[in-house]
Amino acid sequence: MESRQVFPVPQAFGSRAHITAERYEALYRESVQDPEGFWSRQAKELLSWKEPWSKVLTWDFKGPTIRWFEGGKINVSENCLDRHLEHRGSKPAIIWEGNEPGETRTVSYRELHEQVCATAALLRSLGVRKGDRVAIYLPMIPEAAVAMLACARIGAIHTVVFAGFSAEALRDRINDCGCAVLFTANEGLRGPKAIPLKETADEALAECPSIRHVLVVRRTAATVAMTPGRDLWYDEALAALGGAGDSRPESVDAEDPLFILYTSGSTGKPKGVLHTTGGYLLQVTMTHRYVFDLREEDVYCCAADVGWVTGHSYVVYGPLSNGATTVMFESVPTYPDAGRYWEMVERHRISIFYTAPTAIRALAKEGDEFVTRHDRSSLRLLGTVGEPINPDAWLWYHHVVGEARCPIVDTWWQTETGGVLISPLPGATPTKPGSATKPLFGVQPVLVDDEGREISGNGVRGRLCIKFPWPGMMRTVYGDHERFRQTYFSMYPGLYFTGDGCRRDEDGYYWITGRVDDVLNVAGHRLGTAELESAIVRSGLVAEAAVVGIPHEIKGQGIGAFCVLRGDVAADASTTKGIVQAVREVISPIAAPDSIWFVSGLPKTRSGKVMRRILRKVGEGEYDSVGDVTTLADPSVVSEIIQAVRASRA
Ligand code: 7RM
Repeated sequence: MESRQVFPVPQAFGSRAHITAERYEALYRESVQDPEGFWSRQAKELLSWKEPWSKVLTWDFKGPTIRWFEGGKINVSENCLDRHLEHRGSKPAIIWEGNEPGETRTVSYRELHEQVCATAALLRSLGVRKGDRVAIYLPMIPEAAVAMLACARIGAIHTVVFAGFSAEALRDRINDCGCAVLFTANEGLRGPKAIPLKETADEALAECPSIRHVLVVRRTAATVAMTPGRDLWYDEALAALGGAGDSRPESVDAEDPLFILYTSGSTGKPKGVLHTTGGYLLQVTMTHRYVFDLREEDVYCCAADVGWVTGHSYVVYGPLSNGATTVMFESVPTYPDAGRYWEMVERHRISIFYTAPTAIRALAKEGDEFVTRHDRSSLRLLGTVGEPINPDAWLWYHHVVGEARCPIVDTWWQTETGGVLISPLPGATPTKPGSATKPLFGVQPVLVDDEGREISGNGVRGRLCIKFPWPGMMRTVYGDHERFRQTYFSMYPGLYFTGDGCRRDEDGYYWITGRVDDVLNVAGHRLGTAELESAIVRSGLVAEAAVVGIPHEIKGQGIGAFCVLRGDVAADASTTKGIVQAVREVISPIAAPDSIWFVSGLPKTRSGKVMRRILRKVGEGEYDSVGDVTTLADPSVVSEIIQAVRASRA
């Protein structure tokens, strides 16, 4: 039904766009028939290299080994800054919109270059060298981008940790990759709340032996404890250096690491997704230019946080590599009210706006008036990312926000893919609400059935895999190449497995249906059930827990937790509170369960495996269709579980 509603390419896009429908077809064909030719041309056109590569691509999905542009030398910070100085020196690189409406700062390409150079020199003066790891635990302020680019300039590998993560989460990430330096701020601001970042960092650092220095950005007037010899105020350290020091861009190989970003999987602790330099930069530069049909005069805003991959690729690296003006938003969409995005669009004359379906749903619920009271005539293109968008939310975004003028690009991709892989191109692809539409250049998606057989033709569904490498794909799990192989390449030999379910409709359009593994997507945040369960058990109140995704109107998926309490623990409200508190502390407030049910046992097979299928059904309210329970060790737990959930929703 939904797939019948088609929105044609608006005239204004069809004629002026970088990529028209005919060009898409021709370029896509070329990119699949001659990937090396296609990508080397793009690499020469879109990036500036210090030395050419000797080999475009080396790959096998068994090892797995993936190398792009081997032997090529390229520096990301030069591509994002130096090469724009001549023609775009005074153009705004970053427009920062602070927590309070109207609290803004504009940083030109020249100024950003200066700050990055100074920070690169500072890092070198602290002994940071090529290949060293640097953690970044900062709010959405220009210094976050500066820190990332300064690392890139000297060839250090950054790992950004979302400022909403707990001390434990920060500690584990720093220790997993052995960071030498940490960037943080005295405080962060998020809507009405101050976030004690330095305090949280100190708690983490009590158990991080690799950290030699902490650079503290002064975001607010708050005073914080400083550990002598270890901690430095960022502004004072820069002033002390007085512009001296070595800020020359390091010569970096295309396959040298650029960053590590931790993301949740279906098992164990979060894994360090490692991206390298040349291929990643090419992927984000190309996709940012074509997916958003970028023009020189655009004011582009991606509302994501730099703590997520979307912030890396589409707040910082893609836009800056293209010489665009990128708006960096520190606050939340509902502060001070649900009109914040559109008030900001009006004030900065934003032309391209990119956000997550969860934000769109939350705002749609507040009514159109918050949107329509602001002038949105500057907008020409809208985007979404992070989870499937339900057609209702899509239509609201299109009609109310975009005044039915602006195409919507629903961009499918992952931390692992580096950049967008499936998305409409606004001048080429008619859209359908809820569909990410067609693969971008060089992307070869396949659907497979449960046995791993490729499902060909249209009007089919299966699991989404990719059968050929693309330049921006992750290269390994930091420190654990076997986990990389196991997670993505072992399920369907010869293919990269995304973890997503997917439908391909009659027109060959892709519809992502959500994760088919034990990963939840809560308000666009990826969380592993195993990680959540271990945090719940860490409360000390619970003997055993099983977490499932439950339908949630705004978040898309909520977190439902079935808990078997320890013998002496009471099944009451204070226990619920204790469990929620534990999860907030071990992971983050974004991981707090929405529903907690106390049960006397989990549905397990005789071999002891929890049958999540049953819990998922019950969590979804499908009490009468839990399926076959005869293989359970004790089928009687099922009725108890149903009762617990029913009672909580009565
Ligand atoms: C960019 C990002 C990745 C997972 C992915 C999907 C889901 C992302 C879409 C989407 C449907 C989309 N990275 N996902 N984009 N599902 N339509 N346009 O979100 O690593 O944090 O998450 O997000 O399940 O596998 S991520």
